[in-house]
Amino acid sequence: MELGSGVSLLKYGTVMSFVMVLLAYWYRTPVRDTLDTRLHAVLSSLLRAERKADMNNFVRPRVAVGFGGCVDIIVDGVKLLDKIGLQPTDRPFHHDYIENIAQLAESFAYFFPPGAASERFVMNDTLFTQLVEASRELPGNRWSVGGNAPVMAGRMALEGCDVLLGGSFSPDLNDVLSQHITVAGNSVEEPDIHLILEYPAGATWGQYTSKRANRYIVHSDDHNPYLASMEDFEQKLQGFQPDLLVIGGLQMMDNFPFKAGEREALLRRLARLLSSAALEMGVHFEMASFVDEGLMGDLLRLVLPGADSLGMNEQELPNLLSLLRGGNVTVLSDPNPRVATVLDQMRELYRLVNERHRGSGGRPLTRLHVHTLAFQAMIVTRGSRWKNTMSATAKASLTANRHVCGSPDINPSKAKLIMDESFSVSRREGSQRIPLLETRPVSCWDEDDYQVCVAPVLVCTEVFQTAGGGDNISAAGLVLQI
Ligand SMILES: *[C@@H]1O[C@H](CO)[C@@H](O)[C@H](O)[C@H]1NC(C)=O
Ligand SMILES: *[C@@H]1O[C@H](CO)[C@@H](O)[C@H](O)[C@H]1NC(C)=O
Ligand SMILES: CC(=O)N[C@H]1CO[C@H](CO)[C@@H](O)[C@@H]1O
Repeated sequence: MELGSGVSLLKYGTVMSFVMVLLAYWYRTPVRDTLDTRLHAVLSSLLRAERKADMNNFVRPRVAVGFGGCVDIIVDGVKLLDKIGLQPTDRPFHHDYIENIAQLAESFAYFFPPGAASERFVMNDTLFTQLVEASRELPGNRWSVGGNAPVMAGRMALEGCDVLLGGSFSPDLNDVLSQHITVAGNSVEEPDIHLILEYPAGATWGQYTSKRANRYIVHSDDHNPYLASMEDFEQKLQGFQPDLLVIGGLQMMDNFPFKAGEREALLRRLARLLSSAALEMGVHFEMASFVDEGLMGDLLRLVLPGADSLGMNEQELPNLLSLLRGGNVTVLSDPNPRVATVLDQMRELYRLVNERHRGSGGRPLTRLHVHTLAFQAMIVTRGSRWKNTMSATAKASLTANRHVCGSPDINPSKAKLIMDESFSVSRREGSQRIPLLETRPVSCWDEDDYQVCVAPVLVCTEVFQTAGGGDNISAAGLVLQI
């Protein structure tokens, strides 16, 4: 009897749990399944779009990338602040550069809650050394070759280009660069170090919670601000004859204590280098987190006129636009802007830059790439040198996931779509809405004298690294367009 009821109870229990599992499955699958199917469909369509312009079997394109390079130490930002005993401040504040630990707390508290990327110069060697020492001791820290130029160069070499890289590296850094990269620049004993404070979405620091994954970078460079490799780079450029010249890393000059006239002289020299570039050679300039208005003014006058392609993120776009409109630097913008907002800003930037350059003899701007967390957007002039815009936008989008998740294979269970099911092409009333089609996720259309392409990003949900994301994404997009 006892045994019998035990067995039936057990059976009953088994049947019940089986029913519960079934029920749970029944309730859960439809929603989850639809999402998964959608994600898989978008992924396979993006991969197909990327393959459409595959570079295999072609000659390796030649790309020259300047300037600078460093060693990145990547740490968990909050863990580092905890380790050095930095208490969360109740006074978030923007500082152009960091002089002491209180300013570091205020500056971090300013960018961390919205999850906005930023990069600041530390004008206090003692403080910077302390931070680096603490990072060295922090479990889970990672080291890698960093700086915009080496990351872009590395990505392009990986994607099949031969690269000339302008930067000053130590011999051991030189050894870890790809065999397809030739370095122009003098060797240094002590490379510059950049400290990358990464944080995931939902991280907390005292009363602050980060809305999205991002990073806060501090550095105290000695070599990079002087574009020390420029002379050697310029000489080797003649012989290298690249199809594309890429300039990045100039934010290392931001708020650096140059002597009077020093920065302008360096940028004048760069301007001469750019203007001597053959017209058949495309020139791309990668924007960055600039807050130094003097430097931004020099860039507008001396560097932008030499570029026919620009790349930037959702913070850098409104910042540059504000300056072109004659306004101030914008330090913090919406980290999750809508497609319509970004496209309107891109149209205006494209128009303003081209107006300026028509008046001053600068190169026409024919390509504009904006990378955001949720989507990639490009504007490319019809009939210009840049090909495969649709595939390049798809590749940029895939690279965003590959980089942030830290894996070349995209795992849909570590990805989500945050772009809406349709988007408006402009904030102007009565603007067209474009649905996000799973089978054709990259939307391209013509306007004025250019083509616009927008692709959703499969946002990585298990973040390995955000730093270097923009560089990897921009470089991947460029590779298919040369
Ligand atoms: C630089 O940082 C150190 C260490 O945090 C601090 O003791 C010093 O007061 C700082 N110097 C200035 C000028 O703020
Ligand atoms: C620009 O910013 C400075 C200081 O941040 C401020 O004094 C000035 O009024 C601003 N100018 C404009 C045009 O907003
Ligand atoms: C995390 C990641 O995938 N980043 C890539 C960015 O590009 C460099 C090339 O310089 C790769 O080494 C990184 O893996």
